[in-house]
Parts: sequence; structure tokens; C-alpha cells
Amino acid sequence: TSSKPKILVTRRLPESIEARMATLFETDINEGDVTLTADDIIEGLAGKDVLVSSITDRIDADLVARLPKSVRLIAQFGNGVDNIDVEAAWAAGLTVTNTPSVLTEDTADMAMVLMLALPRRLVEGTQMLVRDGVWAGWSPTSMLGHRLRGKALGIVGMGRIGTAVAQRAKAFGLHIHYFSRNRRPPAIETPLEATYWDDLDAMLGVVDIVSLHTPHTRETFHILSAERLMAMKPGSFVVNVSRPELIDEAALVTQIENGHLSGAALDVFENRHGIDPRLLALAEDNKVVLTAHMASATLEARIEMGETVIVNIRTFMDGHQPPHRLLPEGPRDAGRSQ
Ligand code: 8YV
Repeated sequence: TSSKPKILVTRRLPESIEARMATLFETDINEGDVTLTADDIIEGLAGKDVLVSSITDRIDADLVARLPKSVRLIAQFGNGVDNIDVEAAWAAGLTVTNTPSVLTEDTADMAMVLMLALPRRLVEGTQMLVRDGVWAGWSPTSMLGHRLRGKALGIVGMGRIGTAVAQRAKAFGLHIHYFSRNRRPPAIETPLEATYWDDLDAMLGVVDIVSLHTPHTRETFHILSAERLMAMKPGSFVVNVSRPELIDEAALVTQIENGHLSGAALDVFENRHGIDPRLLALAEDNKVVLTAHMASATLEARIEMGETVIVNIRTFMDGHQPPHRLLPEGPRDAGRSQ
């Protein structure tokens, strides 16, 4: 038997990453690329050292309890780790790593795409051209949208991605407001001319756009609750490239349907049983823009995520602390990356 680390990779990764993994590790890849069941994962991990997981793998306390003893590391291919019961993994003596930073800029770009899509009628413009005979040609009053410049953007969660969004939004002439557990230092706040709010409800009452950049944890579940959505500034809209669980989606739909909110641009949605038909109807109406969980989906980001996974595995297997090991931090349940 080889002395190479033995790894199970639950999803297909970019070619160059799979090739490198195949030379460095004894690699078992889920060729089918269909989400593995808990039983498949346990079976596939027999005799393995490392599980390379993705957002689509549900690694709950039950699964952690069933992991073969040989498995010492869960190396998540992704930034968010809300699919993993990290505390259960730690309690079982496992190390958990993720791939932050390398997807920050691409995710922030997508937040801007979505922020502009509704006010500048991006999807409608395309639809008009592809639907035969609908476009009557240019006129001074055709396809008028609304200007982004001068509006107030409220960022929920001013970490790496939130800050990258703020920098872009500042260049677009938006006024930056943010709600975060910790106020950011002047070195970050001052160039952004950002206004810090320690009261989310108060911020929601004054901003025209709300963009979510916080992980999904016990504390942030439905951070945009029905009450908060109702208390948002009339005519404002929501952008979400983070996690669906941050929003009470049914309540969001209701507030758009009744005209209180002007819309939403969502990269993630509670789609476990198919996307809510009310959300699809709003998309038909151009009140909602939906993208398919693709905010970090650039080839470049995916390759760098793969490289980060490889570094995490190699350092761990060499007996060192991997660079992106999650560490406990008080009451939060998702952990924090070094
Ligand atoms: C990935 C993401 O698509 O990193 C995250 O948290 O949501 C995306 O970058 C996904 O997590 C891959 O596991």
C-alpha cells in the first residue's frame, strides 16, 4: 500500500485539480458527481484519511459518529461550512478546513451583477430582444430603469466578502452602511465613508438595498425575518449571494407581492423541494432575478479553491496546522477560519 494520503472527493473538481490530486494522493473521486448519500460517504471513506466535502454534503452529527476511525480531516471545498456540524466534528477529534479568500472577489462581483440587474432591467432587456416582435426599437421613454448612484446600500456582515462588495459599491456611487458584530477599523471604514450600525432594524429602515454577506449560523438563521422584511424601507430590495437560510423566503415573497419591497436578486433559495412557484412567478414579472448558486462559480476561483484544499490536506498530513483550519470562537457554531 502507498504512503500517500487517501482521500475521498465527493464532487467533480476542475480537471487540473483532479489531476494534481491524483498525483499527490490516493484519490477516490465521485465520478458521477451526483450528491452522495450518507451511506455512500461512509462506505467510500473506508480506509481513507480525508473527506473532501462540498456544500451539497450534509455532514451532521450522525454522519460524524459513523465516520471510520481512519478519517482525521474534513477538507471543505468551499467557504461556508454550514453543511457540516463543525462542533460535532471537533468533539470527535477531527480537523475541519475551508477555502476562504480565493472566492472573495468573484463573489463580490456577482453581488454587483445582481444589485444592478433589477434597477437596470438586465433580464427584461434580453427577453425583449429574444421574444419575436416585442422590441419596438429605441425611444426616449423605453426601458427606463433607476439609477444606482446616490442610493444607500446596507451590507449585513462586513467580513472579507462584505468589504469587497462595499469597495465596489463605493465606486458605483452608493452610500455604504453596514451592520456587523464588530465595527471595522478606520483603515477599512474611512476610505469607504461607511456608516456603522449596531442595530440592524435601524439600518433596514434607511437603506435602499440590503445585501447579505454573513455565514449561516444559529444566530443568523432568518436574520431577515418576516418582521424585519416588513420594517424595511418601502421600495427597497434584497440581494443574497450568501445562504438562503438568512431570509424568511416566504415572507420576502409576500412583501414583494404586496408591493412593500420592489424586488430581490437571489443566487440562493430554499430549493430543497424545487424553487417556490411564487418566486418563479415574480421572476416572470421581473420583480425577482434568480441565479443558480453561481456567485463564486468562476473557473479561476474553483481552481484556487482546489489548490487551497490541496494545501490544507498536505500540511495536515505532514503533521502541521493547515492554514485554513476552523477554530472555535465563542457562541458561533460555524467556526472561524484562520
Ligand atoms: C460553492 C459557496 O459553490 O464557498 C461557498 O460557501 O457557497 C460556493 O463557493 C460551494 O460552497 C462549494 O462547496
